[in-house]
Amino acid sequence: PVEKEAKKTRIKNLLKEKGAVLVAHYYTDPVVQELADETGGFIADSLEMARFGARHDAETLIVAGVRFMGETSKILSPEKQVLMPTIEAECSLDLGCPVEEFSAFCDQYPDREVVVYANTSAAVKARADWVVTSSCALDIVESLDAQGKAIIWGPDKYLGSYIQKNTGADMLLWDSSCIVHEEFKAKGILDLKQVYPDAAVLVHPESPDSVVDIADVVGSTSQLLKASQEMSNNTFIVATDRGIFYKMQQASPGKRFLEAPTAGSGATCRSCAHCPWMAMNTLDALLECLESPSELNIIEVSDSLREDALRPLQRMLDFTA
Ligand code: CIZ
Ligand code: SF4
Repeated sequence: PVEKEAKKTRIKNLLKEKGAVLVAHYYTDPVVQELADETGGFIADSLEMARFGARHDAETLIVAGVRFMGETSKILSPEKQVLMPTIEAECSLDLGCPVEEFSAFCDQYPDREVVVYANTSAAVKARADWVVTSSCALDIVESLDAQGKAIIWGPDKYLGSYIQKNTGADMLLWDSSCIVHEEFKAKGILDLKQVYPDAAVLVHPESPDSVVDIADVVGSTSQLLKASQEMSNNTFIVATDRGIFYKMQQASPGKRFLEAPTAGSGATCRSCAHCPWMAMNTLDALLECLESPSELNIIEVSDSLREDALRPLQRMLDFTA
């Protein structure tokens, strides 16, 4: 812990020296979120991270999250230096949606609007008409459907299926999923509810349909956080990355938050719900990126790619403004 405090102090000093602000995702380690809290940084979902970074007047953004979040920040703030603890922090949705294959799929259906989740590469965004996050996906698809538009949706099939069910929109779904959320199991959650009958079940829609079906609340990370504050329950079973517990517990110190059980675990697994790529945002990686940024830390997006990826991103920001 002494070493940990020393590293935190060093990071705080470096942030100040460099005029940098730390923007962290809800899924990062509590120590990283603490640092953001203590230094005037920001903790949020990917939509609000991007918005905050673009509005802030810091010269340097330190984006603690996964690669697509750094890229999105750079696309929205090309004049800023955007650094990440490591660009090797990937996302299974991004990896599961290579631009050549996705483009070829879209080319087969030229009459459909292409709607992609923010968890994609800049190149996939550039091929899209709309970018959405889980906070605004339902509203945007609803509005497209009301205009009579048919949709290609990528890459998360579970989120796509959830939106399709709730809007009735005509959607063709790309077949990819999040390795963290797809592991949550309805059976395990129901078993845990036997032990805590008063618990409310909060589910992120990247989870399988069977898990979404037994939820009390389905929503993005920010929506689940809000629900955990507003609901009168004392216990919550949470089917999303356990990194969110830092903010949930901070907002509701008296409440109890339990990880939703994952595959094969019955009600006993307590350590599965964490994204391995989010976990790469360590104090050491943060220190290194501030002390001597290398090509693994510096986020670059070419001008032409930026221009094409900005269009669908800006549409989302304008829609949700
Ligand atoms: O699962 C993710 O990576 C999420 C929830 C991203 C986001 O939009 O904040
Ligand atoms: Fe991607 Fe899932 Fe990790 Fe989010 S939790 S970054 S969707 S792999």
